[in-house]
Amino acid sequence: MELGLNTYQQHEQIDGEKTLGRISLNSADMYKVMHLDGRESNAIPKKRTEQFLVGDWVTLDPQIDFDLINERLPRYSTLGRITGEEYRAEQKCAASNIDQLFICISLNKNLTDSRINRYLYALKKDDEYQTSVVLTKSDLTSDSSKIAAQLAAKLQVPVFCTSSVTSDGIEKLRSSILPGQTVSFYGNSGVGKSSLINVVAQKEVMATSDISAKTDKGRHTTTSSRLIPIENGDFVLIDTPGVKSIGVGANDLAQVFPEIAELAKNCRFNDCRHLDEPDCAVKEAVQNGTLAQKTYDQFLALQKESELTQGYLDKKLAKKLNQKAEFKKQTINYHRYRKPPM
Ligand SMILES: Nc1nc2c(ncn2[C@@H]2O[C@H](COP(=O)(O)OP(=O)(O)OP(=O)(O)O)[C@@H](O)[C@H]2O)c(=O)[nH]1
Ligand SMILES: [Mg+2]
Ligand SMILES: [Zn+2]
Repeated sequence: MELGLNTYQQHEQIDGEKTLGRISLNSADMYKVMHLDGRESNAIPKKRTEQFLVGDWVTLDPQIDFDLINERLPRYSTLGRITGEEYRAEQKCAASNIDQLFICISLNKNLTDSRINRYLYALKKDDEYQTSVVLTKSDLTSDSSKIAAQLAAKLQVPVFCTSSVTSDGIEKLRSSILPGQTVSFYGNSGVGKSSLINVVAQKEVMATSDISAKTDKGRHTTTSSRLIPIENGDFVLIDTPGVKSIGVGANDLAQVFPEIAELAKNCRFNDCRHLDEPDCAVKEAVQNGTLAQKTYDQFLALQKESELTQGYLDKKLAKKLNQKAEFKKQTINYHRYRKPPM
């Protein structure tokens, strides 16, 4: 079991004879680490304040019945989302060093255009990992393949249509995962992420529980991310806790709204935001019916929200950097201080 190490080494160099491990569980800052022989042990960071993500590669100092985590190796990708609104906005990460992301959307009330657009906009990072949409619980509706085909024609990403009950679509999903890859499942609570992982793994590795009949929503059964190596296939899965909301920051709207990006080439201004600018090809397309009003509205809402949220995040980051610089200045002054001779 190489736990995705070969893929990691295609991105980052590892030197020396260090003992390596991969963080496999992070629950309330208690860590488990997986070794290359498949053994899992408890792990404690050497620097108590340092935080790790499931998927992180770390160097270890083995002790008798646990491991000390020495150092985190650089991440080549991070799966995360923005939580909280306005000045409470912050980035919350669920996993690292992943090669593929499966955004899981259930074929019940969970499936809406705006949710898919929002999730793609917030999570798709082409320079870090591949993104696909996985429609779950296809056994609940008779027109699941039609819905999947319509979405696949519209979206710029692969769409899988699966059922953990009938195993429909599972082989296709499984064969899209290449040996050595690390793949994470992400989405709302109750959409069936852990159930999918159990069928892909072909054994009960994750607990699952019923969704509420009243709200059609899950019960947050998975409470922390979990790394699951699949020997038969030689890849690694990461299950994640169900997300409540996903905020949007700066990303490329063109990735999610290709038809708007195409139209925008004919706007008078290169940086047209398609609001009140003159000669806006996007607005013209809405007026003459070539672009759906609904798509345009969703685009504008995401554009507005992402600009606002990114503004808050930038301000926060600037404040943090300022504080860091101030702290550094103070410590330098402190070190320079010499007691005057008596
Ligand atoms: N009909 C049907 N039910 C499913 C399917 N997959 C999962 N379920 C049910 O949906 C419920 C929630 O499934 P989980 O796998 O626990 O969902 P989850 O996304 O891991 O939820 P959290 O861990 O709370 O984020 C369970 O009762 C499953 O039996 C499916 O393909 N079809
Ligand atoms: Mg779960
Ligand atoms: Zn325009």
